[in-house]
Amino acid sequence: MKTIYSTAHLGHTGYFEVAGGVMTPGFEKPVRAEYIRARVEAVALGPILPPQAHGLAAAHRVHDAGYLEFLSRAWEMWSATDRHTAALPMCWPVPGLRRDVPPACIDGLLGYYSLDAGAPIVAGTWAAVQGSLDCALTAATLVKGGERSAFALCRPPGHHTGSAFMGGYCFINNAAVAAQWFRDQGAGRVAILDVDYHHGNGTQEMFYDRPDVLVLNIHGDPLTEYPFFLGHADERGAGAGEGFNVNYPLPFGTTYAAWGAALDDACNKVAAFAPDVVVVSLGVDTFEKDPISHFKLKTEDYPRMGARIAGLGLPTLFVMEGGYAVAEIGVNAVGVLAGFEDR
Ligand code: OKP
Ligand code: ZN
Repeated sequence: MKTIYSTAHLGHTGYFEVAGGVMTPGFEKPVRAEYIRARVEAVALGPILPPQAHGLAAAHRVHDAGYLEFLSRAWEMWSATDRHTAALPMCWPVPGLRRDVPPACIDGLLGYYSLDAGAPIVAGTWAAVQGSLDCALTAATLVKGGERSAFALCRPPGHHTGSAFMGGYCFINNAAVAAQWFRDQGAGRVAILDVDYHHGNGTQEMFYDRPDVLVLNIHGDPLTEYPFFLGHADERGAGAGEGFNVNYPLPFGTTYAAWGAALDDACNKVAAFAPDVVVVSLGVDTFEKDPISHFKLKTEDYPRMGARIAGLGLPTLFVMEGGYAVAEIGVNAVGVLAGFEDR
């Protein structure tokens, strides 16, 4: 399996997040992708290739134009106000406030276009975000060209990003853009299987009323886990998309016994949908030692996950999402890919 990796991600660094009420170095940091790349090399998974530049046309198919324009200019606007720390929002238009008059300053725009204060923007962020998207689209092109699978080693991740907001370490929804790109390239149906510990609220939002893209999520129950306000089992899609969104919220402490049962059910639904291609939002923050998550998957579970997905027998694009136990992130993420390849 080929891996698509861009060094542009290295510039998205040097920021903090508020964790437990304390300013803490960001959990989503460059070493994550570096450890995964090192593991791909160590097990000789396959060639590691740089992405081709794709521009933003594919992103515009699922993202709001005003949002993308904001993202591309945010650092310039923020640093022009003589601040040199990461740009972060501090005020949001919750229900009861107005959204119909977009703010005319960067501090307002940051809140207008975000879900939380969890997507810091620094000087290198926009280049990293474009590089991450390029990885997804380049890997998607390989799968479209007939390869059984490909691995987009995306960083930053994407699945919390909706059409018009960043959040949860995410800026452009790489998996969603790739799924829409497959549709635009002639795929009739696409399934997105999100195995990250956190619910992929952005992906769900983008395809919620559509029957051509089946979205399945296995994740920490939003009653007690981020992103809190989406990801319940009764969210099954709307209108023509009714029945084409499937959520598996699971409690803290979940092990592979229950997690794997959810995956099995999800894979049966994918098989019944008979998509032309599967996009896997691959997060490995389900790991027992993940510092911000509460599932209990073990390293040996990841190849089993990959093998079950391979059992679908469908062209598969893996798009990297979360995973914060950096010492084990490479072994676990590549474990899924090696399990997929049955080795
Ligand atoms: C992104 B992905 C921890 C709070 C968690 C956001 C988590 C985003 C996860 N201090 N904040 O789904 O792995
Ligand atoms: Zn996650």
